[in-house]
Amino acid sequence: MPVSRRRFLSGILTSGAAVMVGPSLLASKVQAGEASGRWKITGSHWGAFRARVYGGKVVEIKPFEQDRYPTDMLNGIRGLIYSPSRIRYPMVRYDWYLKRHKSDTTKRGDNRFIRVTWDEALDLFYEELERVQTSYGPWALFAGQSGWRQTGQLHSCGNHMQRAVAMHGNSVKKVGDYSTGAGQTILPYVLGSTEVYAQGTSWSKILEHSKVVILWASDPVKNLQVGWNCETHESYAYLEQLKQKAAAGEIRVISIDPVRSKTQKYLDCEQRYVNPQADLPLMLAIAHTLYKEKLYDEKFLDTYCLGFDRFLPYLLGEAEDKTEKTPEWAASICGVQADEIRALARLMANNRTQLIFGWCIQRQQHGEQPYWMGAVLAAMLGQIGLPGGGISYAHHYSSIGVSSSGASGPGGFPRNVDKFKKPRHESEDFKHYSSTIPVARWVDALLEPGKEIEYNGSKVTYPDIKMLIMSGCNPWHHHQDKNRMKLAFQKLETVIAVDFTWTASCRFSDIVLPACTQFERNDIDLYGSYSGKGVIAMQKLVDPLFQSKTDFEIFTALCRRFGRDKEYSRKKNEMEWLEELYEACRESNQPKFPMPPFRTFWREGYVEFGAGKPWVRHADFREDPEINSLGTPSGFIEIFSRKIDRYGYSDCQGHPVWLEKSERSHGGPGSDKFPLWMQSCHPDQRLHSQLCDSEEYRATYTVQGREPVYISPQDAKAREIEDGDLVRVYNERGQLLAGARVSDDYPEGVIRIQEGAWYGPVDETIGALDTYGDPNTLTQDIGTSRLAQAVSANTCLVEIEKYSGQATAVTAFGGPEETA
Ligand SMILES: Nc1nc2c(c(=O)[nH]1)N[C@H]1C(S)=C(S)[C@@H](COP(=O)(O)OP(=O)(O)OC[C@H]3O[C@@H](n4cnc5c(=O)[nH]c(N)nc54)[C@H](O)[C@@H]3O)O[C@H]1N2
Ligand SMILES: Nc1nc2c(c(=O)[nH]1)N[C@H]1C(S)=C(S)[C@@H](COP(=O)(O)OP(=O)(O)OC[C@H]3O[C@@H](n4cnc5c(=O)[nH]c(N)nc54)[C@H](O)[C@@H]3O)O[C@H]1N2
Ligand SMILES: [Mo]
Repeated sequence: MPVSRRRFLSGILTSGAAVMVGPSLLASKVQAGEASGRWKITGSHWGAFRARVYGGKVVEIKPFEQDRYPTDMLNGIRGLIYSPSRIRYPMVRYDWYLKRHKSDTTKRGDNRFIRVTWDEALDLFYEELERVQTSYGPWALFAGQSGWRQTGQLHSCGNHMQRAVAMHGNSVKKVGDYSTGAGQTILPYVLGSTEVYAQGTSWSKILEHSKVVILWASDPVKNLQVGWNCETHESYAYLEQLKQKAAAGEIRVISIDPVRSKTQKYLDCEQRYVNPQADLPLMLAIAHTLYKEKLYDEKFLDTYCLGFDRFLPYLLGEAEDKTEKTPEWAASICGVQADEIRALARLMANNRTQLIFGWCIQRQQHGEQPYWMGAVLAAMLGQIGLPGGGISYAHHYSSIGVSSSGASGPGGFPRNVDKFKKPRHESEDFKHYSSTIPVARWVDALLEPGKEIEYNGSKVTYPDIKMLIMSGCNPWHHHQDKNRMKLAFQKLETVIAVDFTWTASCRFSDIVLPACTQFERNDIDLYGSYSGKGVIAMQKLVDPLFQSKTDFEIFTALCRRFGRDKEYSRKKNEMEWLEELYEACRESNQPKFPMPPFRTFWREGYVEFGAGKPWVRHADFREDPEINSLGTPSGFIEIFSRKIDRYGYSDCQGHPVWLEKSERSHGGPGSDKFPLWMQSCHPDQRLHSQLCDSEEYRATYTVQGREPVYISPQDAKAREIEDGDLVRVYNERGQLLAGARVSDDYPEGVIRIQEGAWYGPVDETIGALDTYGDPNTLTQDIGTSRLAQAVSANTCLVEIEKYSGQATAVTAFGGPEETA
């Protein structure tokens, strides 16, 4: 029996495998000469591009001509396809293979896998589904995780997994997401929609009308590099104009951020430093100034809002806490001087001001509050619904703010069981458990099944999950507090992962199935998630590598095991599906947006719908708040929410309030012991964990082969750390190795490790040192509040020291190897 005994040696293997796959391809780029091979077109989160394929390999990539601002991350694509971390064949954790669901789960993550055939792997998968549905019930199965599956409407892998599992039986579902969990829960109460996923005021309107643009915890230049559908990068044209207008003194742009962001540096605009997690005091003090200096729009509050009178006593110190939210009060918490706060308030009130918020700020404890208070500020300024005024919560995301063409994009592979069909196991009996849980609380559920929690006005009872299936997501990157997660995983009987690369999620699984990448299948996608600029063909570049298969094939084969494969695929193959999805899209766009027949489209690779009309968010509401009422309970902007007030939550009350965090730097709780705030922002050169396994590309930013940790010169000096040093970052939850990058973009007390760095513990034990630098080794796993129960990753304090121990090899990459 071929057993992988190559336990934590991937540091060594990685270079070995790189010799096998990487450089030989690079060589072929050189040898192939300029013009050999065939150019194909495809789309991705990173944008559309053309790829030259020669000798069955992708040898060159160039951005799509329409993309005027391509991302540097395209340089990582070939390394993603030909990564030494690719999963080559189906594999099963050795101990699980021997003992099945009675395996020693403390050994999960020990990197001992054996290779099995596809048939055997899928039989095991199916047997486990059967066992869990018959010996427990739908409450014992969780297949609800979702994530940044690669693009393409047909092969959208989460849908494939969901549909196949749903055809077999029911299971626990999730609500919310990691991106905007707090924001998307609070804002419907306040502004009547999630806002975060809604189209925003067009950039052209902002450029034309705004005199002040406030980027509040928003880094669009970094974050617009990727999009949910194939990204167009159209927003960058507007950012370029914003830069020009800022330089010409026509628009004053201010970035309110503890860190000098990529955007701030690109725009060369002002930075307003604020202490991390202390935006609420700053906002309250701005509101206080607006009120005291009569700079607020009373008429707007009367006509469009409810509950300012309930909020006012809190602002003025007449509420229970007896604290007036003066700039002087705020200054000591937020680190912005009182006169500067007043100046900021005056500037906002005396000019057409567009507030633009990012999402990081709501990925912290009480993350609901800054979003609610942002809306209150915007309401007091009275510019909501005016061009270039009001508030936006998403101009850093997927080219929101580029007008929508109005055309419809292609539909996708169905996620659910077909109408009038039932799953093989029909039971909908979840015992006394909830069938849906807030997504960021699933590890809590593993640890405390049966526990009742409050969530958004209701109660949730954690189910007793025994089996977990992951596809198109990487929970061993995206979830907080790795050591706690390790403990929780010991409770699972069976874990199944479908991926194309050996993520930590795969390593902590029992059955690992190799999917192929998006570049190894044919698909179509909308070009421009919100702009709907066109439809792009995703032509298969190369055949699936090793034994990998499309998710479509994998789950069709799984369904065959219970006689539902034909129903699953609707007896259509890949190209038949694509033609159908495209033709349905073409039909629905007639006659306004003419599209050629499928064959022509596929050959040409792209069809364009053209640009949409500029638009102003909430303009209709402003025009007539009765007819165009908001989706809030009252139809108005709710500064005070009766509904939330009735929930009686101390951590999310009837109006926005300042609540101290469980961990906060700059004199806040816990900072005496762990003085540094760690922000785990979204990576500049990755999409979460995607591309981290792209060897040569990773080497462009790593420090001594580790993930960089950005640190201020002051903090580095105080710890005798120099740029390029190997450091240990730690707190009571965990420890990791990283490479120091000393940068004056960071103020004292603030460090950054970008999320998505692959987890590579020295071994499977709890507390083990992470050898590469996954920030979620250190983050806190608590809900934002009882309202949203969302992720609070950015409420996290750490300490850092120069690493004096032996430089342990990086174990994160390469995956287990078969030794036989
Ligand atoms: N500390 C901290 N943690 C965070 C965040 C943070 O800011 N700080 N951000 C959070 C946010 S906003 C998000 S959105 C999440 C992101 O979390 P995820 O979406 O889980 O992260 P990805 O790395 O994109 O994981 C996608 C996985 O799907 C796999 N995959 C891609 N395409 C396919 C496919 O076609 N088939 C199959 N089978 N697999 C595929 C990829 O290889 C990869 O392993 O992380 C969250 N976690
Ligand atoms: N390149 C790239 N782009 C991406 C992604 C990616 O992985 N890579 N992921 C995409 C996804 S899924 C998402 S959810 C979005 C995430 O979008 P966001 O969550 O908005 O992005 P972040 O980069 O985490 O943080 C943005 C800024 O917030 C600041 N910030 C953090 N905490 C505070 C605070 O307490 N106060 C203030 N004032 N500022 C603060 C940070 O310093 C940073 O400059 O990005 C999307 N875009
Ligand atoms: Mo996200």
